[in-house]
Amino acid sequence: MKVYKFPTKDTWKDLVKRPVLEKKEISGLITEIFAEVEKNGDKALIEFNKKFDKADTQSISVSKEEIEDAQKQIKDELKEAIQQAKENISIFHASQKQGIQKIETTKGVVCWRENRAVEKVGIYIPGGTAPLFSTVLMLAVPANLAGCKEIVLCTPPDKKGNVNPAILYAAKLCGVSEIFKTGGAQAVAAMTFGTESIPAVNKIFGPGNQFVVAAKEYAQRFGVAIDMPAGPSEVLVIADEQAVPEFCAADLLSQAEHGSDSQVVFITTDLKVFDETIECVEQQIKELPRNEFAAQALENSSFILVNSVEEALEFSNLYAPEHLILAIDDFEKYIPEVQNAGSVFLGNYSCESAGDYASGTNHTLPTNAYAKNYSGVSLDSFVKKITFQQLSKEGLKNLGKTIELMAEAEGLFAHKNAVSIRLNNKCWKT
Ligand code: HSO
Ligand code: ZN
Repeated sequence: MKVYKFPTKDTWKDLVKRPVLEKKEISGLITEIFAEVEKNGDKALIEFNKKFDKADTQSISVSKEEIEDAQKQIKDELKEAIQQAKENISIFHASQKQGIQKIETTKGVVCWRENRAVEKVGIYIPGGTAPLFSTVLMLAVPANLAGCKEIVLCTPPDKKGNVNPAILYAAKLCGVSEIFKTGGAQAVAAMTFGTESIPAVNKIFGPGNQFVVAAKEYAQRFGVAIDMPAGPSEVLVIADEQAVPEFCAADLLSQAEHGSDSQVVFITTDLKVFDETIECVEQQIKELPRNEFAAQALENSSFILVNSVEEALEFSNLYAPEHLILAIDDFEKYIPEVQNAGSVFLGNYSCESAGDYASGTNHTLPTNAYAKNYSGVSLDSFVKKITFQQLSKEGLKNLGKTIELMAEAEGLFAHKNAVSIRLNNKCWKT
């Protein structure tokens, strides 16, 4: 870990940089995979399962029997936990529904917006070292609430050709329409073009490795939308003298264990908390099964001592973390100062894992400083907003002159005429 005591502001721009990931030249491969999937559909996906996941899959569709079987494999206790998480995520996302508000901008001119669900959405759930079934809840719950007609889930099979049962359990619980055994860029290609089994979708959601990220970017060329640019997980903790070093260390490690490319930042105003948190990290990491990932992530991570909470927040806004924890006494006072962050956790008891799993907020959040210009996934991510307007005769009379004048000034006489023809129409005068 990198340790900085009272770094001067001119050094901050280097400190907020994310570790530069070694980018393999993968665009050629992505193009090839997309072309192959477009041409050979399911057959290509079955071949890619063999090649990339070492899995022999006769069919890429997950059968009803496999889904039923998964229900039996999950312990009741875990089922109940998943159900409680789903309940909270549903409550929070349902509260984001907004009624229709009709606004009369000029007398007789009424404008409003109505939501329509994105009809077909695709959810990508990575397999790999930790199959994150919680992401199924974070994406399928709002998709369902928004009214998406088709929710397609793709996830890579294990070497035996099976999908993790918790992913299947969560998918069924949250109303996913169909589940397919395909991963990586080929899964994104399949949801982009459609295959014999997999429907083409309008928008693709979900995290993934750099192949998946690059594939989602490429998919946009074919008219598919994506949730947001994705990057490795990150957390920034701001702590004052009343923070609990054990808690801070646990939060930092909870994010570091995601992967060697995760990044965590600790900023405190207190030297004792600074030293003790570092000690606690060193102690706690020993007990973690994924400590190799966490240790590598920590190599890229910073522990910073600053003069004040104000300074810490200024740094945080420049860094724009995916998750921000304010382990400070009077956090309420500082809420208005939070300018750039994906999701914020307030006080000593609001651990980041709460938002990752079960408090209700979404854990699909902007990383890599995208919190400066993107929001996390919400109900809005699954809808489009269509504007409507209705002008009465009186409304057109009230606004007509303005439109005519502006159209004429732009040299667009057909635009002007669309108003004039109505205003001068005989029916109008009667
Ligand atoms: N913290 C991750 C989400 C997650 N954590 C899923 C545990 N499971 C997003 O940055
Ligand atoms: Zn997490």
